[in-house]
Amino acid sequence: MLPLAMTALVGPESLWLWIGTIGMTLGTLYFIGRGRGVRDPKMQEFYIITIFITTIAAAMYFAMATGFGVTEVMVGDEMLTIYWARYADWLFTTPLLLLDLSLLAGANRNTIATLIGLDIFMIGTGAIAAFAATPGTRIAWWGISTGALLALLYVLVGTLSKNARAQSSEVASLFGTLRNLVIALWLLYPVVWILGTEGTLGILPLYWETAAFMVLDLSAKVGFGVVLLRSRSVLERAVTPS
Ligand code: RET
Repeated sequence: MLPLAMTALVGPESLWLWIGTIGMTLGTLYFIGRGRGVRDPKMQEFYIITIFITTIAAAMYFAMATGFGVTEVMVGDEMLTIYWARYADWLFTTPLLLLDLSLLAGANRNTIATLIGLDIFMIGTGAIAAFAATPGTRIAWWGISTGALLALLYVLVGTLSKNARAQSSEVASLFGTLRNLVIALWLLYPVVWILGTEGTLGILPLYWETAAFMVLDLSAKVGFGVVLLRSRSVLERAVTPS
């Protein structure tokens, strides 16, 4: 009875969830292929981290598409469909994305800990926003989470970019490209969330919200990984002490 009821929660937006599952799986296979023959342990770190990012996302997209990663939350007198597996995905994959960027920039432990701490705080408070029972508290938690995102981007533009400038020009340029990709894409997440069903404003229906998150997730993970792992020679420079 229960599995049937859970499956029934997934509507026509399952189309996008299946595209997400396939896209993340293909991304994972591509990164595994690119990593073959990489022998330097420091270089391997980039491949291992990036492969885990899309592996976790593929599993969570599969969980959402098959009705496991979804639940219902009562907000006022309305029942909202909440894909909780998104937060499980982001909780692990966003710190890994930041770790990739930090290793590229040659950041120290304190900078990495600050970035990842802010990130976990952002996803944690975002998850509370998704489960909060009144529109007012949902928006308040959204605001707290967005504050953490802005602080995180500030560290990315400040300390981390300064670290990257001390690297060789190719590494600094690759860092700049990836950093700008992260800034542009990550800022869209709270926008889709607040305009979507979670924000309870009723602007973006669940079908289009799911499509938007899928495009963002594929760009922020597979797109990011393709750009990062594209050039082995640049990564070699990043791990060679100058
Ligand atoms: C939420 C809602 C509350 C406000 C904010 C959010 C930010 C989420 C972000 C997610 C990034 C996900 C990535 C996934 C990789 O594919 C939780 C949506 C600020 C920034 C990059």
